[in-house]
Amino acid sequence: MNASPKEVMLSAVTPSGLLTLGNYLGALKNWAHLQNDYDCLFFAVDLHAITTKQDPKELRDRTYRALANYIAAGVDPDHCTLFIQSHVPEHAELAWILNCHTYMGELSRMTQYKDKSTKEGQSIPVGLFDYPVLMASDILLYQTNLVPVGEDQKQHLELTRDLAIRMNHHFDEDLFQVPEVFIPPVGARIMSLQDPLAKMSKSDSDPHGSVYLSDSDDQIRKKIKRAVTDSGSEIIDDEQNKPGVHNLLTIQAAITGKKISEIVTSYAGKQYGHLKVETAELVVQALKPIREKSEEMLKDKTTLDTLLKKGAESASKRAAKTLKKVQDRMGLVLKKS
Ligand code: AQP
Repeated sequence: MNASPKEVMLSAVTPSGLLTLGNYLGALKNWAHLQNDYDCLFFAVDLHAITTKQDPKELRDRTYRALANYIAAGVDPDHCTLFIQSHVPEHAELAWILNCHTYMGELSRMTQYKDKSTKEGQSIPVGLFDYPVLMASDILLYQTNLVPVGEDQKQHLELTRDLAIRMNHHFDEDLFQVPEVFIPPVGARIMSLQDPLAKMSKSDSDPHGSVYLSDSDDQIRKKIKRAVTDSGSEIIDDEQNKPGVHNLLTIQAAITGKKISEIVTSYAGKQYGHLKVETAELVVQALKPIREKSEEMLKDKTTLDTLLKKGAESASKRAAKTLKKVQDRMGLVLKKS
């Protein structure tokens, strides 16, 4: 029997760059716990990645690498549905249907589109404009209850909810589950090491701002050593006036599970240098096993391919059920099997 009493939770990373410490502490680390309590679908959204220019070889490598990172970080393919978005064609199919019910004005208001499109000059890809509709499709296909989203994706989830409510109203009240934002019990927003007011990001043009999950121990140490700190020398938690120090404290808290106040107390009388060295060591110890296990898995893509095939088949079965229901309620003639 397929029906699960657990609530459906869905989350993904865009393989638009190498995964960062931010992706690990803000997403992957939580996923490893959430898979025990929820019916989780975790995937790599390669169709979202191509809304901006990608080098084909790098995209393929990064997609495999992202999946290897998930597993190395504790995501267990036997306890969740793990797949690549483009392996489940229903995502693009439902997105087309949702496009026919989304208004230009709604998409024009999306702040992420406004930000990203300014970088594209005159030739803005339609896919970039349409990105939130594909995200709505990702979510609605699986009758998802809960979606853990960062601040910058909240507007997209709001659109997903509006679309679900609109289509339920037009066609059938039980067409789509209306998803809710999920705030994980432990969350961390990790900022750039070079600009602690900006989020640590995969596609940051300054590689020193982000720690990548593939970085060597030495690269991690060097990056954290040259992290921008703040004026003064006292280690206190003051996000507004000492964002660089706050970021290092946040990283330590997210890795160790300790409270920031507890960490601050342990640094009484110490200098920024101590904080940097110890943060670097904690990050090295946290990422080393993930890097090593990922590299090991990437040597044997056949095993990874087998896992991904199984995940895609299971996802596709669920997605097809929703897609058929939508097509039927809309008056499309269903293909007889
Ligand atoms: N710095 C971060 N701190 C905490 N959580 C983060 N996440 C990303 N960066 C941080 C979380 O990772 C998940 C996947 O995010 P994503 O890759 O789909 O997109 P993003 O949030 O837009 O990440 P980037 O790195 O900033 O992407 P690019 O550079 O391609 O635009 C989400 O759960 C996100 O919250």
